[in-house]
Amino acid sequence: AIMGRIKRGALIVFEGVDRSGKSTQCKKLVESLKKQNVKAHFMAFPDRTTSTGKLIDEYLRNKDCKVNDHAMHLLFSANRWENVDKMKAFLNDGITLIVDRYSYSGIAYSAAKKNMEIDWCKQPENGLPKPDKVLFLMVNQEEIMLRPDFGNERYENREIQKKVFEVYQQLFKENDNFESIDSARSIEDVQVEVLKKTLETIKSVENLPLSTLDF
Ligand code: Z5A
Ligand code: MG
Repeated sequence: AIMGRIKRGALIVFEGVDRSGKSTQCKKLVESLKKQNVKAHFMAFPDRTTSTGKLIDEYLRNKDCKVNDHAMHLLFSANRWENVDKMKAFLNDGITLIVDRYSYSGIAYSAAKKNMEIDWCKQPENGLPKPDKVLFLMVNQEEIMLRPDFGNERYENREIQKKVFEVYQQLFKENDNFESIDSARSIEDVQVEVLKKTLETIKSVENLPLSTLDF
């Protein structure tokens, strides 16, 4: 008999504004999947451990650090490109990747800045592995205000967050892999839906080739 080839893992990305619960849901999801014997691995962008990641970390934490906005955008993108071989290796080994922020964060936070063109922002993302599903966590402003306060990083203020949300909405309309999740519910209720969508996605793409981003 011919050996069945390994079914690939799914590339699942979480997006959403600050405090929408991405990190919370990602970590729970990896645990939920492992309990069901589904191979899964957690990744987050920016990946602050690499050489570009250290520059990004400095930029985010130190608001006095001035870097050209275009250069910074390319650095966030390079931080994803640095991880492409690793990501493909996981997926080809049948391991599902649960990713906390990705190219859509890159586009949304950069295009929210003055003098940054959204079309320009999309270009360096082209060719990266395309997520099989983007779970877009939605919470209204009133609900968000009840969650623990903003931290002290560069983008953590209301005006920027509002612009970021507008770009996200545009990306939502333009991309067929987005799915909106109502995140104004208990962590457990959101997790039930997130797990269901993830298992459906894993099943539906396991025999399909991985695509690449093409904005
Ligand atoms: N950035 C960029 O500019 N370009 C790029 O290419 C990329 C990123 C990839 C750092 O990201 C910054 O980098 C980010 C975008 C920019 N700037 N901002 N803003 P980050 O991912 O490191 O950001 P973060 O510090 O982890 O925060 P976050 O991701 O915005 O939060 P979150 O992960 O969505 O939420 P959380 O940590 O899971 O939850 C927040 C709090 O709410 C926490 O106390 C939870 O216990 C609570 N929570 C969570 N869920 C619930 C529910 N359902 N009910 C009640 N309370 C809840
Ligand atoms: Mg987070």
